[in-house]
Amino acid sequence: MPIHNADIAAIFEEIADLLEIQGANPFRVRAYRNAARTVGEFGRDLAALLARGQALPKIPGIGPDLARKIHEIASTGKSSFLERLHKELPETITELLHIPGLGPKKVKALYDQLKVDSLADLRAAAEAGRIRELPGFGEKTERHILEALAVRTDTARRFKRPVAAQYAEALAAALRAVPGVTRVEIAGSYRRCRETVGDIDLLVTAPDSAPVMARFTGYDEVAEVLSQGDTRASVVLRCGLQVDLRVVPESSYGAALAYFTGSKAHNITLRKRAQARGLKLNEYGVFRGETSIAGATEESVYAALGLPWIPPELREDRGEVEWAERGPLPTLITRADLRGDLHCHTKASDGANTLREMAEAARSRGLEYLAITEHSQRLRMVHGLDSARLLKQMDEIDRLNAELSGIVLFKGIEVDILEDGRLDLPDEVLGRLDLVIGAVHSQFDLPPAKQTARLLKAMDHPHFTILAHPTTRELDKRPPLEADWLRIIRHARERGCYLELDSQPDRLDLLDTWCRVAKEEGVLVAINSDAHSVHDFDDLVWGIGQARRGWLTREDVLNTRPLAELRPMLARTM
Ligand code: DGT
Ligand code: CA
Ligand code: CA
Repeated sequence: MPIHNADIAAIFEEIADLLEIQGANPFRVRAYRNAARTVGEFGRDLAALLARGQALPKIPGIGPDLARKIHEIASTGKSSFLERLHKELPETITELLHIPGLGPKKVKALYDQLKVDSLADLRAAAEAGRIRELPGFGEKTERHILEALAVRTDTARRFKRPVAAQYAEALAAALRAVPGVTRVEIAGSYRRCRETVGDIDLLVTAPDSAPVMARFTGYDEVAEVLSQGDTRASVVLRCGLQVDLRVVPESSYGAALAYFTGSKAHNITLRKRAQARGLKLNEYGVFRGETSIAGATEESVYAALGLPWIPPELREDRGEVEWAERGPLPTLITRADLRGDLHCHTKASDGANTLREMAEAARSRGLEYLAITEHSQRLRMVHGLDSARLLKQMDEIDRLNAELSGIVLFKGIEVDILEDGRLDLPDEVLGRLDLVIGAVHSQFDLPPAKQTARLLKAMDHPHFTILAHPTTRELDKRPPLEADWLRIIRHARERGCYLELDSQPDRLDLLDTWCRVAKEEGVLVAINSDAHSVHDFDDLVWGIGQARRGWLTREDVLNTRPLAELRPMLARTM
């Protein structure tokens, strides 16, 4: 049974969750979280490498102990350490950590005092009013828990796109190898680059569907076959991901691809448009009466409706059809448009690699510049830099810049925005940097007016350049800050600052809809990796997906500018 990097990552994540609930050393917890992230997004399939008898590649942050655990998981699918932890804490308890506001200490208290160890228990305890009685909880927490549980039912069981990618791409490759198969395409929300996907929709063309169906339902990761017909089937993979498959003839490939790419709302708008023109649109083609007039390609389907082809990321019924009818759609940004990256960490704070390693890795990814932006002093947990350490790093960067060719390092900082909007380092130090990115890492639940005032005040700082991961949301973990985002975006324009789109799969923050508002308001977005290791530059593709969903073009993005053009844009004059 193949083990994907995402499976290893999931086990490390769970270990980190359980250790955290047990109150283990925070550095140990962090080591597992970082390992989960690096392994989960590692470019090559580790289990496959090991199965071929190759050595485990050098991965930053993975020492001998974690390497041993990777070997064990890769060969058995399990971790004996995790099993040991499960003897101490029930398996379902980690679900509780995904309720906003429930940190490890609160989860432990709920378990110790109320025997709550699952979401069902949590709901029952909250509904019975038992949670408010625990010390440190109160009525407000209880209400927040019930609200969070109500929201959670719709978003639960969605997979992050980069995780789904590992399972879906492997399955697609297996189907491509079936004799007679001409095309395999992953459609649905995956193709639209949504940050999470509910299930995978696979579309295959082949003259004979039988061998495809046999390979699909017999795939070794299939845990359950939900339904099976001649040309369609649905299965659930071992990891819990559902996959729907359709096999279609070449002549209706384009129509089927358009239909199963969706979104549903986009499809409905297209179908109404077809009806208004006396046509019929379905997954087999576009028909006038009984005659098919289009269907083999997506372009032909859109053309039959009087439209240019619309990129999948725009198909959310957010005005794309009207826009396409009136004039050209935006030429969406691609990864190749990025000239640099303005947010990363090194060993000096919580990164895994040295300055030089990060610089060389960025250069090897085709980037011309890279900003080094460590955390600031308030974040002790991650060795945030104080003035003295930052000044020392600035000297190191000068030395490295003098020596390196093909890449320029910018001196920056990811400075904490304090509760009152002040920045966590003195002005005279911030003023010596090439750029200052500011970020919220605390006080996530201020009342909206206060939160807004905090961010506006931070931007008023004369050296403030970019607001990092603006809403601070983390998928499945933390909701976006409550604040007046339109006002913040307009303030950024007035102050000449920029907003970041952080490409980490958990963040993808700025969100797509706000990217579009930023564009309309004339505020440039910086698509950054927030890299904590040399591998994380690969995350930029996820940020690009989100940016495309936000209608961004090369012109709308700050770090598509060549070096000479960018430099003066970073300097604040106001
Ligand atoms: P997901 O899986 O929840 O992340 O989102 P999708 O968009 O992949 O949705 P899914 O898997 O239920 O269906 C795939 C596509 O099939 C969807 O985007 C549009 C199309 N589709 C599904 N149901 C309907 C429907 O009732 N009407 C129309 N017009 N299209 C549908
Ligand atoms: Ca889907
Ligand atoms: Ca589906």
